[in-house]
Amino acid sequence: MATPLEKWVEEAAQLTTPNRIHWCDGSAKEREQYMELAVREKTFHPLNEKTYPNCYLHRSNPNDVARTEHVTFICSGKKEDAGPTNNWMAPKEAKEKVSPLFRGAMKGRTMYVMPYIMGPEKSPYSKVGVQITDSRYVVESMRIMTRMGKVALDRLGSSADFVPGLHSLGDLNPERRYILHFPDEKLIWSVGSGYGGNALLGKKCFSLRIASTMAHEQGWMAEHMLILGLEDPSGKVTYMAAAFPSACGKTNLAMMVSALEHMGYKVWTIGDDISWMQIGPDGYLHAINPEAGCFGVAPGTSNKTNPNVMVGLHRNALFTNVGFTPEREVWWEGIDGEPPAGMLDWQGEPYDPAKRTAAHPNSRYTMPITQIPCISPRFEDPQGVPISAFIFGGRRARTAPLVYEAFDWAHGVFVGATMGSETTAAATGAVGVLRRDPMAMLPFCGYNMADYFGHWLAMGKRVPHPPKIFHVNWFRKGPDGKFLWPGYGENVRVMKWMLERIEGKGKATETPIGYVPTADALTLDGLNISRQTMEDLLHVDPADWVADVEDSKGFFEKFGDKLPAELWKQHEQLASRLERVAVAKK
Ligand code: OXD
Ligand code: MN
Repeated sequence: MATPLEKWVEEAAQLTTPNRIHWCDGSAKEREQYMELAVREKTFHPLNEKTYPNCYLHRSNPNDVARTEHVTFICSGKKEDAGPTNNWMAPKEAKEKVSPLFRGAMKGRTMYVMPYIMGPEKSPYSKVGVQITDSRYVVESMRIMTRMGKVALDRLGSSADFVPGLHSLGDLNPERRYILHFPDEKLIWSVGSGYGGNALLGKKCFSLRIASTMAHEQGWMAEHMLILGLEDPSGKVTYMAAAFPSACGKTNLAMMVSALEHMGYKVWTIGDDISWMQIGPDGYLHAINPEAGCFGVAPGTSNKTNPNVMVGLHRNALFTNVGFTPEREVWWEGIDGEPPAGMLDWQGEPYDPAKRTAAHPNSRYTMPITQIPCISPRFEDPQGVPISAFIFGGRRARTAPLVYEAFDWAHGVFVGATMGSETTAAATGAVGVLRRDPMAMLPFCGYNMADYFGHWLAMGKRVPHPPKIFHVNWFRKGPDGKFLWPGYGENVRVMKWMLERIEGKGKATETPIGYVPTADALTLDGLNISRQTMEDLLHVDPADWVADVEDSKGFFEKFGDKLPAELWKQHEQLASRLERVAVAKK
């Protein structure tokens, strides 16, 4: 009798008609063999064996360099279940429309079957997925990003408990590109793109969109959050999870070299992108990182911004769409040093700054996360780590202070639901426009976001020891347009204050938006920052907040009657706290 997995693979083969089917075992020998083929066909270019052993460069089709949200769909039975922030297609219509793009798509090619585990091998919180693909780039990326091969097949056995994901490059035509999620069946279809977020189906598609629907149904949380541990001088480690929209330094924060290491405060990394959390036997939310690798943005990564990742990147890594030097090394804008002479740009042409950047702005590295020096000793812990704080954040030139703490869980959910970030020059469109991105999940929530907010509120009632909720803004600017806070490793000073608040210490003032540290509450030793700058960083301007409350009202209205009443209540309470301050001032 064929297993459910064998049956699904057989069906996929009938649809896509590959020449050959390879079941990936995940071994080193297999990687060597596949890489040899991939180098021969120029999918990968080997880097300098001395300085980047076992590392490769890949250049994608120039039309296929980023996630494509406009062709990403949630195919739930009812449109309402996808909500106002997702594209929706009825499941039947989606299959009818996209099946023809898969039909015969692997003719003359090899179909790879990749069983994989999201999460530590022995964790009860981990889940199995199986991806079918015809892209060798995808196979090698999944080998890094997940626990792939025999280990997953052994865990699955003959069970039907896996998330199937069918992927084909198709003809890479953006007009025929679809990323489909079927939350009722827990199935993923992706065609027409080889880009990470579209094609490595374990990542955004499974671990966020499909997993968020599972978490909603089963009472846990799948979040777009980094996970880190902050060690104090006594050796105790407190774990925190943080959600930021893109371009807010999430990976750098996850791997930060603490500016207070000499005082005994050190940061350990568990994850840089995704967190799955369940209520543990101790009543805390326990988090695992479902991924095994990092798929990070290369430009801007340097010894200054992220020294830990720079160490990790020098072996067993893949690079996509970066510059390539005559020494067979990689280069990107923002890396330490000047552009090397004779470099090829990301399209493989001689680098000419008048023509295009050396690296595409969304060029990436793919690397086993265990290679960073600050990887937590509990990275593989099957029970995950207990989370004591959630941190939300965004890029705000004004309005949001450096840090504040929500009054309680429901207020914290409101803070997460209204969080947003101002667009940067890296994205297309106007600069400085506020985009609301609740919990940084806007493109990744697999169901109606109003129900997602409801799920958050419900979890707060179920978790005996819920994390404290904070909001940070590393990007506040002074009147001269310069950043007020130095950021990077200095951010640990803010996290130390959070630690003190968790422990019932830490000085704070109550403001209409939450608890804000007093100007002397942060440890500023060794940092040349004036009292006035600290006051500017921590200032809560009621007029700015009145405007923000007005703006978030428009955002909430999108969800109609479905928005939980609690969030409207939080909205009104914030408005009236702001009004009271205004009246008191008069
Ligand atoms: C990512 C993203 O690539 O959030 O992680 O877009
Ligand atoms: Mn992400």
